[in-house]
Amino acid sequence: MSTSPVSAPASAVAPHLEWFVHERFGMFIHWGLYAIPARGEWVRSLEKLTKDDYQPFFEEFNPIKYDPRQWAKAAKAAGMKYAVMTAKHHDGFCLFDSKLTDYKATNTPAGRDLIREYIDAFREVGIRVGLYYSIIDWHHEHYPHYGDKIHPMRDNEAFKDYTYDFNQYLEYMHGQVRELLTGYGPIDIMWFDFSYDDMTGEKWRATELVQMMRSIQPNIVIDNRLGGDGKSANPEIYAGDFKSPEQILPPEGVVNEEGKPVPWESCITLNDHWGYCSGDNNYKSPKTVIRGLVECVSKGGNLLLNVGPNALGEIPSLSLDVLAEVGKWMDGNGRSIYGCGPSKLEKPEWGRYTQRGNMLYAHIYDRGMGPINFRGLSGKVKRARLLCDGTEIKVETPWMAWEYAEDAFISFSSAELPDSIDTVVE
Ligand code: FHN
Repeated sequence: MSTSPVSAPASAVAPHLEWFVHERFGMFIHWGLYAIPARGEWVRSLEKLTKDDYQPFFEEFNPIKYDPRQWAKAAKAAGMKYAVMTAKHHDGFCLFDSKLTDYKATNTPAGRDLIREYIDAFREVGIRVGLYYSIIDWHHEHYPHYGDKIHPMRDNEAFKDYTYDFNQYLEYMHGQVRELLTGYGPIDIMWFDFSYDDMTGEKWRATELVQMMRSIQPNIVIDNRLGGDGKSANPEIYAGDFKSPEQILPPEGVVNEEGKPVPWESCITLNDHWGYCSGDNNYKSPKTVIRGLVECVSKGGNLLLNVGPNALGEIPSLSLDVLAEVGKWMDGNGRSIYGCGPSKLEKPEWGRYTQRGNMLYAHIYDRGMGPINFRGLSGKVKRARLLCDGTEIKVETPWMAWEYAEDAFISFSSAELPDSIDTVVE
């Protein structure tokens, strides 16, 4: 076990990823026609709704309370530094004013480009903007019978029955990605979703797609869900800039095939659904969210926390309540998150470490019965402060023991730090 707080492993990432691995905490937004049935974003598939069954939602969609400035304000107050919003989910409905389809928000009673308003509002408060784009599309004509009795769940199954030339769909898909990258200013993240079975990599013409994207916005960050086996042509192109574990906190940090740590982001719902579900009040507590964020950072990853706005365009109040509490913690302790990563110190039994350079942060979860001891830090810690209010923590070595507040988050200045240690007072 390491005997001293050493600087966290230098996470050498490509320059265009430096902001991503620094900011650590983002808002995921799943919103669209499915907010009207309010049974989650897979409602059309799970309930085998035909195009005609689903059409009334298109004809009535009118989010009269949509004010993305309020969404941006909530994200900022929660300490979120970037956001990713659905431009098109699997149902094929476009929240942006695409010239390639009539199936878009500007043709509904909403009559608005919802993505443009989202981008403007979040950028205005300094939050980076990402777009989620579904590469599967249940509405597009290559799926003429989606939802019918035959109900082909997968593109390849569908094509057994039809003569449709899938490249026509790919031209549509690539064309929409081009629209999003040329019509809305700098986009920080393109979040594709999802590849499966043999519908992956070059089946989406992924190399061509990513090369097109990079020719338009060279610094855009791209997730790993265009797929590809990593062994075929140009794996570095569409293997993605970051891995995207979903609804889990990986047991360890995430590494590539060579065992090298890679950027990653866990995407997790606040309740149990991505899209709005009126009956789902099973929300995670602020403490669960904070500990999840700390755990991601302690393993070198990010947390993308999801909200599912309702059909009127409001983020549910239960979501806002959790975000507000998380924001209070981030106000006092965000320095133990932003720009931080794993420590080389072994995970302590009472909680987790995050580290930035030679500033070590001890996140104490489990008071347990006995005193805390910080094995491996003896003689190395120059000062310790309670991060949320700057309280001095008396440091005895080698066995440091004292009472501390529940959930104390303590910053240590290790020996190599300059004399001054900044404390954060709530
Ligand atoms: O099918 C989607 C799902 O609706 C949601 O968008 C999640 C979020 O990452 N991705 C897919 C399931 O893995």
